[in-house]
Amino acid sequence: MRVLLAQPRGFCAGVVRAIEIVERSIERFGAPVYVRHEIVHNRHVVETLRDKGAVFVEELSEVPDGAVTIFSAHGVAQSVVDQAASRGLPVLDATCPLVAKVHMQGKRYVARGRTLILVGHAGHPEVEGTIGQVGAPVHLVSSVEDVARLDLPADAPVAYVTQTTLSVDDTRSIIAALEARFPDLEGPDVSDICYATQHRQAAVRDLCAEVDLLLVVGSRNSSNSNRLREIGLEHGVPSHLIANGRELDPAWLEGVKSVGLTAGASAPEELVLDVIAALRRHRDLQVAPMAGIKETVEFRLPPELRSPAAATAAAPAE
Ligand code: 10D
Ligand code: SF4
Repeated sequence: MRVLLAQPRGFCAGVVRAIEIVERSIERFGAPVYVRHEIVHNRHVVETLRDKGAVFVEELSEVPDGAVTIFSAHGVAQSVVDQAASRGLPVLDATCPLVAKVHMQGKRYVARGRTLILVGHAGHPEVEGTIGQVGAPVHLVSSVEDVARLDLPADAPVAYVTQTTLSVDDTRSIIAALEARFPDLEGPDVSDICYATQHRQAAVRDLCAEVDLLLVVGSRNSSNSNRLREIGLEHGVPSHLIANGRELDPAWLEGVKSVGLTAGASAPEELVLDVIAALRRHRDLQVAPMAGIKETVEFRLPPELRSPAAATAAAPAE
């Protein structure tokens, strides 16, 4: 059986930075450090960091006074930032810079007098963070039907921003519906959907032309990973989201000659290798990477966690 590996797949720059913030905080300040929400939506990552001394909580009220506190890559509402400040908690913010950029954009539109529409999924922490950062009422839509239901006059000056991990295709349709309803509309097209999400979705689309089964490595609560599986299904390829090799069901392999394998932005390569090992227990394999985009994006750590050498290198020349 042939296994084709999507390129790119797995960790994005925001996830690498967020994990490094937790690891370096433990090294620098000692365990335990408290992380508000799963640092990224991957059980294996969370458990590995827990073993190193991270404590994961959902609310700041669970963080003891004075404890090092880390905000997850998905971002937080301003009320959470304020609560941490009022308690004097030492905070390291692992919000992905591309999520923070969406917060800034939203605030800018509101400051210019526009009513803000957020395209995203209700209840997702990134969506809750973005709504809570904007400091004005936000209208959340997650489908074309939601756009039709918006209780806003057609001539309202409106603007939209989007969650970073949406389906590019679905979001294009929603933006088209917004354009059709609101002549005075501003927004970034689909560019709030981050580079990593766009690249992983494009790679899966290419993969689907070549395979008769798609396996996406990622946790159930990972938005971007779920979107990858949906692309497989939309292309008529049986597709499964699995956390690791143990979740592989050998019945899926019946009659399959070629398997496509990818991983969400929060899933470590270690788990991809674990799935390959599980496949190997059932079939002889030929594993090959697909051609694809090579990513070079890197985000800097917060200044207090940069190594002395890196901090010196980053300092402006005199
Ligand atoms: O659920 P999700 O796709 O937003 O998050 P996950 O932690 O799986 O992947 C990283 C993406 C982030 C932090 C949102 F930008
Ligand atoms: Fe940042 Fe995109 Fe990764 Fe989210 S998926 S952490 S927005 S790079």
